[in-house]
Amino acid sequence: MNKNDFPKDFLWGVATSAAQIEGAWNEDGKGLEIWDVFSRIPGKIANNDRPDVACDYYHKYPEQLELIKSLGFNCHRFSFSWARIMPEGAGRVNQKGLDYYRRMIDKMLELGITPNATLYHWDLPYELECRGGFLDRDIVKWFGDYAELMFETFKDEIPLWVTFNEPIATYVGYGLGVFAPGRKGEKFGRQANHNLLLAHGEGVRRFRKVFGEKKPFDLSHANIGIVVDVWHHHPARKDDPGDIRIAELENEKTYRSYMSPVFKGFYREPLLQFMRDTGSMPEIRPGDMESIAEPLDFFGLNCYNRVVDSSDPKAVKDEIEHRGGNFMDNGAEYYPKAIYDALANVRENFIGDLPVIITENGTYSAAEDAVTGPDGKPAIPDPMRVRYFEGFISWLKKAMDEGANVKGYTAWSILDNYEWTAGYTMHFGIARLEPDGSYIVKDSGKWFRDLLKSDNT
Ligand code: GCO
Repeated sequence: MNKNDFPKDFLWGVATSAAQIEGAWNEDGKGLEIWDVFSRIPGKIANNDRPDVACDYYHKYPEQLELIKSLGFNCHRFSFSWARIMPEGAGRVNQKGLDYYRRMIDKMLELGITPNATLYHWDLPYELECRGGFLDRDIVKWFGDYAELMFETFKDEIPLWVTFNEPIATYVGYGLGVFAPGRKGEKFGRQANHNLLLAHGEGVRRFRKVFGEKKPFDLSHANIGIVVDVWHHHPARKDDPGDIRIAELENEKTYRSYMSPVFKGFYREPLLQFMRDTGSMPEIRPGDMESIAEPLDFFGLNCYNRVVDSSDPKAVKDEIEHRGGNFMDNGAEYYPKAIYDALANVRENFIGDLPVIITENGTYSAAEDAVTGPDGKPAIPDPMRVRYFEGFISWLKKAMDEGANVKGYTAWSILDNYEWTAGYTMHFGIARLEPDGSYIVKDSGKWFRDLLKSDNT
């Protein structure tokens, strides 16, 4: 398999997000975002790790973009830090923040890398959180104003825009209290999600205001989408009503709770029932569902794995070992068909033939030791990750051969980075930044370099 097995204009990218890589948490006028604050509460994050420096991309972006280029990628998915641009989240604009993104995007374009920009990747300005954050309907206007500023500023440079990355993170932050901002209550989670979806719809309307009416997907102009992660839940015992019930409820509470309102304009009955049963029904005003379901130009699919559910852990183990995939050394199931299934699922149930970009796919390891490679240079063998990418990309190809309308694939991530509550303990990179400032390309990075090399014929 190599890149010639895919369409000529296929986008091959790596994904990152501002809070996970930029560092420079208090430089050049940046305001606080909720992870700056949350990570300072003892016990919330592994080792109490903080995103203060991360990969120092804020300063090192030129060399890190060169690294991306050197591996053969032609696309980079990144996110803007809202608090770097609007330190209070609304009102005042920090010109130094915009200048930084201008320099960074110029560098990308100079290298021939297509920018794929996400407006919101989990890092709400802390000042907005103090005003109620996603629980306040004003988030719709706050986000709309910020989004419009970004569309106007980078009108001519960015062909791919995403409103929100993985809305479920906001549920985890307001419903479960596990992510920033750390509020806990099913009703908070559901209200935050509803308001987020309204803000998404507003973002799309601002986009059309700036760029004009919807056109077919094409990189010669700007396109807008949303990113949802699909981790489809399967019952471990296919004929066990208990297992089926668990898996189905999870599917309703997770990806379907975003895909259905965004692409169909309604919440599905099982979710409404769940919200009624748990007293967590958000305030939904007349016209809300229509304003959430603004037509999009593409869908961003994050796909990492499937999930096997059962009330009996033995049944889960059994399903994975005997009927599904098998376990990787990080304990997760190796099930690369998840990407094929997810594409079929969204196509059939939600998006039809709308273009798709795989916006994230990757896997983690705990510790990885550097060794001396055959060329005498440091190397990091990560055979598990190579096998993972090989498997997922083969199944992606099969889906495309069978008609899936996929325009690009994006691996998570270029470097080991700040993995939210796991701090720096979970490594997703295909390369690593060393304490001395050098970079080691892992075997998985070399695998991509081979897949994408220009003399592949
Ligand atoms: C996501 C997350 C990333 C994570 C990655 C690995 O969009 O899922 O946005 O930020 O780092 O998924 O867990």
